Amino acid sequence: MANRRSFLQSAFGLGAALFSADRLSASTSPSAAEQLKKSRTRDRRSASYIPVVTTDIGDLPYTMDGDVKVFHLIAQVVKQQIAPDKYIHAWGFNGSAPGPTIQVTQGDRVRVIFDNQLPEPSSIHWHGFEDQIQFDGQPGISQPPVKPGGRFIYEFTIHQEGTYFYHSHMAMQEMAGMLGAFIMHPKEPYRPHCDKDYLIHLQEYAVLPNNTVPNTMNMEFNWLVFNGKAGPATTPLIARLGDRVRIRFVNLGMDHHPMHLHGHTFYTTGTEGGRIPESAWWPGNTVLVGVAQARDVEFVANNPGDWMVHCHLPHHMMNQMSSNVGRMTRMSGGMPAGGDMNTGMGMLRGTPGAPTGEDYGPALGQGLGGVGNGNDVSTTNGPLSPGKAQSAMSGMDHANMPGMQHDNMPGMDMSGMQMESGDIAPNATNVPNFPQDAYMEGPMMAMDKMVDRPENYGLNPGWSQFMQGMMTFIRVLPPDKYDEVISRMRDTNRPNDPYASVLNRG
Ligand SMILES: [Cu+2]
Repeated sequence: MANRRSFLQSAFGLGAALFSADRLSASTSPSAAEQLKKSRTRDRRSASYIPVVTTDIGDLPYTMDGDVKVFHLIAQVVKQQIAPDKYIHAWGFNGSAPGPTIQVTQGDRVRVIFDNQLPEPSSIHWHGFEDQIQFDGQPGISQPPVKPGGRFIYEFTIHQEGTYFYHSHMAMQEMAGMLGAFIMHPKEPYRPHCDKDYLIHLQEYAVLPNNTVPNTMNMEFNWLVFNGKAGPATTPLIARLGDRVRIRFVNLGMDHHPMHLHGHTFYTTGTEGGRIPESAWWPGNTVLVGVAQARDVEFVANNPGDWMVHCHLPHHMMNQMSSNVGRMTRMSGGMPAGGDMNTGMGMLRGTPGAPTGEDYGPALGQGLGGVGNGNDVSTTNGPLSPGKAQSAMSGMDHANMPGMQHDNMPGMDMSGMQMESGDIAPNATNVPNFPQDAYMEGPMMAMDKMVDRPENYGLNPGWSQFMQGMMTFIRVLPPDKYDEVISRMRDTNRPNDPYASVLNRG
């Protein structure tokens, strides 16, 4: 019976695949259907799955103890760069937050030795696992909390397949970064075969100005990250023109994220509960990834270009926002520190009757804007006199520019800071809502060199000015450009390269 059933399933799967290929050829360009057929041809040659690439994170290695795959997972404080010149102290695993991705295959026997190097108790929950209660990781319910310096050993026989997670079952620890992916590859590889398989964790942090520790109580998130990096520090996903690509979005945060892909239509092919039958895949270019959910999407990368992959919530496409600092961004010459409550709130100062006038401003902390900002800044988010607006935007006042902590920040491209003539209309300061974020909230300088890496090779110069928060690219590269980028990635010879499996395959 089992054989007959699996035969019927695969016969049905093949029929459904042919049907959808026909449907595709009728509704989209012929090249899309051709590419899909090509990826199916490769499919038959390929006997097994390809490993998942978790950009900027990588995998947790394992050793074998007889037939058991043994992983060693260490909870610890990690100092992590999330953007150029911006570091946080997160809680993660084995050197990163999120922790490294664990990859196993259906049928594997798996042991995870968990060591707690944090100063408080913890435990690990294995999200979505249909396994024994004593390994579910609920502290005080299914197991004693693992004390500082303590160890707990989890063991599983993997019978599921899909995109699963591990995370601390203590909410604040989870918000501090204690999460990671657990990929269960299917014993029978999915059809059609994918040439690239990527995973992106969606997270948000609230990091108060001049702090390095995420405030896990705060629900106003000002750092929105993919795999622990905010744009432009995110590493792009690389695809060769014609590749079939899977992206697995994982959300273990506080917000939902509508993930949007440019230039292509994808199908949602999996959830946190595993693979969706092909007849139930649905097309789109935006998929809402709710909290504690995974969404696997697949598409044929048949459209060459550097296409954005990003969360479509507008505030999730920005860096270093904070509503409680108000017009700190506006006063030139810096904010006075230590004011009383009224002045601190930006009240009762300046010109009476002109509460949004440029003399008003709060008296706390640091200014906004750009990255690594240590100085108060003279930019504006409200009406200014033409003279002040010009001085704020001209790039002449470098010491007070967003992100300009030092005059000579290594890798900084100063050329991007200069306003080009025609960038600002002569009557701009009389226009309600001017200026918007193109000049005022974002970094005004190109940071291409600060985030230089082989995956960015050949991007449009100055691209980094326009990437913030939950933004990255999928670079769909024609063969010659693809080979060039891959060879540069290989030459870099990075230890524990998240892209190692792609580089080894060629
Ligand atoms: Cu979002």
